Amino acid sequence: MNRPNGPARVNAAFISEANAPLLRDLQADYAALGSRLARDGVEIDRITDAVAHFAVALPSWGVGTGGTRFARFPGPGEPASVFDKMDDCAVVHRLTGATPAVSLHFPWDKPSDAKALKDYADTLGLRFDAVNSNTFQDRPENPHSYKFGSLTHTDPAVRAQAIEHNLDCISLGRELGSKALTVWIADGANFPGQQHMARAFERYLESVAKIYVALPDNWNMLLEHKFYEPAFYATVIQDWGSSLMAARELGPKARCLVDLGHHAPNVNIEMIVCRLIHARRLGGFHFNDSKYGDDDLDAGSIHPYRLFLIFNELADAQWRNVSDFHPAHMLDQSHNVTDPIESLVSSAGELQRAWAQALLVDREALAGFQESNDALMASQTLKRAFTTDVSPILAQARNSIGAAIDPLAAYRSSGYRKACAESRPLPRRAGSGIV
Ligand code: PSV
Ligand code: MN
Repeated sequence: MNRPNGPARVNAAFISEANAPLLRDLQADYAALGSRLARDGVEIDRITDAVAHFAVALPSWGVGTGGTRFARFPGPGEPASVFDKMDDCAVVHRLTGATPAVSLHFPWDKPSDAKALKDYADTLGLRFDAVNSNTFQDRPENPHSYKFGSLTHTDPAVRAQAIEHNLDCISLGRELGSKALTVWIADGANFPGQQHMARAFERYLESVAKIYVALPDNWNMLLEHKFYEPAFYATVIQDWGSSLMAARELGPKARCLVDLGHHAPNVNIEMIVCRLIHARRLGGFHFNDSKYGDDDLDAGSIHPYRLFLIFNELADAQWRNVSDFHPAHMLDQSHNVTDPIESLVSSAGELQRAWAQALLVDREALAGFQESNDALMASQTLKRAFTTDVSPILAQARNSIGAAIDPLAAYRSSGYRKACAESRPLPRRAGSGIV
């Protein structure tokens, strides 16, 4: 496919040129951190290697400017098609080396020619992670409305339409090389009594079972829960309890997806992660951050310690060699006031930071403190890892795989967005929402 305005300007030569003046300082900082970690018996290159292999999928919807239900303020050079979105995702990946896959949302990013999209992704060195179905918005081509629900609607015709859409997502995902379907439904009630809560859950189980049977053997179905919004009294898949119950009824390919924004304030998300690991049903994450609810802020921007504690559970599971443990990593954020590429670059880095910090935890020492009920030293063991500035490890990991030592500075100097603003159509001014 001929895309003359593709991400050519952010290429290997550009990145290596941007890295050149930073190499000397990086070597010094990396050596200093290496000696400090060596005193604790940690071999820095082992952590760097793990960070270099860390990957998180980009949400196709995340490269467009997001918005609230009040307004959306699109920036210049917004992607106008799924191909533009792939270009932006490729830029994030070239700069960070951490985002080799894209999670598509249908029908927002439904390609008219799946093979052409797959071929284009191949040329960019990108692959496709979980595909996301959308039964939370009406489309002109749909005969039935989702106003009162989709997979759990009282009307079997609406349920059939929602099931059919999910089956289409699986077919499209197969053509694109995806290996998972994420199902998030907006179904629920705004008033006590509006919905028969037990029957709605039963209808959910009946509907997802019809989707489950169509999953290829090597696929997972990721069930995403959310405790409120757009339904404000009760949602059908409200919490990890409901999603785990559903996953267990469905079968081994059904797993729970934890979106960090889908919990009540102060809920201990790392505990939920730990329990889902125990159940062998942790399917994956939608990473983001929040202060109040489903704020969809950039990962690590509000609660970096919480993010670390979640990664600490993942590192612990890896350390314990938990079987059948391969959670998917995906970002799910809404970039309302930043350049989406910058937010995604920074978020990928924050996840790598939390991963590196989690790998620094002295697990033998921690286990000892836990066994002897030394609460203070156990907590200090986590804090020691968390407060280590692992920035040189992240920079060295990026440099080792040809990504940018300072990805944000490189991006800003590339002029990529300006070039997009010249080649892409002017964004729509009005409207709200994230697409
Ligand atoms: C819902 O809030 C959600 O987290 C689901 O993952 C959706 O697919 C995504 O946001 C985009 O609306
Ligand atoms: Mn989500």
